[in-house]
Amino acid sequence: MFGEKYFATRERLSDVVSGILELAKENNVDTIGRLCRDVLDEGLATPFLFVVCGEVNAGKSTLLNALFAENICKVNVLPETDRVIWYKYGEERRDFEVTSLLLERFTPVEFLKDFNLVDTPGTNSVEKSHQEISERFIPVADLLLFVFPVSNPWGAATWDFLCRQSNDVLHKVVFLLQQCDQREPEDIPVILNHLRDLALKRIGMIPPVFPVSAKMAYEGKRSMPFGEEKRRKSGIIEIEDFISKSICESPARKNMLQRLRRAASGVMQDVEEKIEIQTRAIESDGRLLEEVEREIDNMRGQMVRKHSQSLGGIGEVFQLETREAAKLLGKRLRVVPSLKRIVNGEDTAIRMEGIIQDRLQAAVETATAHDCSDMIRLCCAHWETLREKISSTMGIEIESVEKIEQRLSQSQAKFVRRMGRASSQCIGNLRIRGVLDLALRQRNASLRLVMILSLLLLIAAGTCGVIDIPWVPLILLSTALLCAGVLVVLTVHSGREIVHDYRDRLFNSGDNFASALRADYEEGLRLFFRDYANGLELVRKYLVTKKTALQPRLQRWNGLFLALKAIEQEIS
Ligand SMILES: Nc1nc2c(ncn2[C@@H]2O[C@H](COP(=O)(O)OP(=O)(O)OP(=O)(O)O)[C@@H](O)[C@H]2O)c(=O)[nH]1
Ligand SMILES: [Mg+2]
Repeated sequence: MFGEKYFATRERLSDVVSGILELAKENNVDTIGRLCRDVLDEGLATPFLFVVCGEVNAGKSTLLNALFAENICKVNVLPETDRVIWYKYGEERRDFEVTSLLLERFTPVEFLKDFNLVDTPGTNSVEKSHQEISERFIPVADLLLFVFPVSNPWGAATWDFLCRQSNDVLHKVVFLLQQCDQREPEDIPVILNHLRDLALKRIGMIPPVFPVSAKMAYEGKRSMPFGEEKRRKSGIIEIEDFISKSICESPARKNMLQRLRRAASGVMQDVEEKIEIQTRAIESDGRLLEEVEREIDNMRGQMVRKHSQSLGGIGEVFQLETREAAKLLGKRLRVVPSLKRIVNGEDTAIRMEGIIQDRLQAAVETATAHDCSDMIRLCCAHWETLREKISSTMGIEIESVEKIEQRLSQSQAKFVRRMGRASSQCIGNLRIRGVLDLALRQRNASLRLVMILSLLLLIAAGTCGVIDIPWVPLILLSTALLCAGVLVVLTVHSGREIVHDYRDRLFNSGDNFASALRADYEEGLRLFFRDYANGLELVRKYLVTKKTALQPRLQRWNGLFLALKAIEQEIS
């Protein structure tokens, strides 16, 4: 078919413009006034209009059939075409009588989508129909094919008709010397020269002139590939090349493609601006999110500095609990309980560890809960302002303050449990129980010895008294009492010493205890603020969604931009 290059460009432009329109719609770019579907369809899909004129039986209808290798127009030895017939594409074959001189004929032949044909009666037949052609078709036709029969190319009616045309119209005219197979080949150049001379004389210019045998061309085309020789001989190839060239170089069509391309370029710029605005918005939202994350991190840092120095007052709590524990130990190491345990067994060290563990765990948990309550208040106030900021800049509603409070209360519970566990473990790691246990064992061993000695002396005094040995029982009793006195003094003294030692050791372990807890405390704070920052998950998701939605659009924009650039080079 003719003008393949033009149609390929047109199709590419149509695809690109469709893509641009789609992209514009997705980006809420208003294309009305610049480029819309109707303009696109009207502009690109307007078929080329070929009008064929000439005298009766010149071979006009045969020429159209030959050009498109389709039996579209009726051919007859007798005058056949008695009115203007406008061939158009239609899903079904039907005729529509526009006027008594003009018939629209819809035919389901593919090429009619791109080419509309106007077959006319002979210029020497119905005078009125020429007026119809002149007024309606000639001004808008892309090509005017004037057919002259080789037997008589001088027919006055056609030349008179030509003479009435304006210069603009004459530039669209092509002369076809038809039925050339009816003359000897050597006559043709002579007739062509006559035709050119006549054209110069009558219309002041020489249009392109082609000799052709449409009948031969039609037969050749219909019996391809064997008809190639006939087709070549018929002269139709030169006409086809000429038509292709005039389609591809048609200033009107080029202009239309240019206009469309420029309009599409304009829309592309608008889309680019919109994408740019969206990209900037995403970037600024991203910066806001980073800022907020930094803020939260700073809050965490402040909390670490503020609380981990004193560990929420755990140092003082430890000192207090040490004093209390020392008092308790003092009570347990008094004379009577101490002597009872010498007999019943010693469990002070393990009990003291249990007591101090329980008390410190409770104290650490209370202190941590107190710190967390402070942090929850701080975070809730921060979230309140954050919510407003995010709502006004990004237009999204993040979790309510109540929800955040709930989330942080759960984190608080985890933090408190973690610190409680850590404090128990720390006490175990201080190894105070072992030292106390050893001291108590040693003490109990000495006390037991003195206790046994006192008892033995008492028994000996009793025995001597029974067998009535003078003075000896008295001496032994006094010694036993002395031993008992020593036992009491020893119990009191060693008890005080152990309590003193125990207290000192605990006091000295305070720093170790606090520093052992510090790592856990800092980790707990980190998790607490991580839970707080998790409230921003919606914002992160929102930004990711926006970014992932924009990315393919940007890629599509780039693709369309390059395609449009390539088309621009093709049609410039
Ligand atoms: N030998 C020969 N005969 C042709 C050629 N072209 C057309 N004819 C014959 O000329 C006669 C008229 O052909 P048409 O194509 O109907 O001519 P037309 O100009 O459309 O005629 P109207 O519609 O009546 O004005 C027919 O018998 C065709 O077979 C040709 O190239 N060579
Ligand atoms: Mg005809």
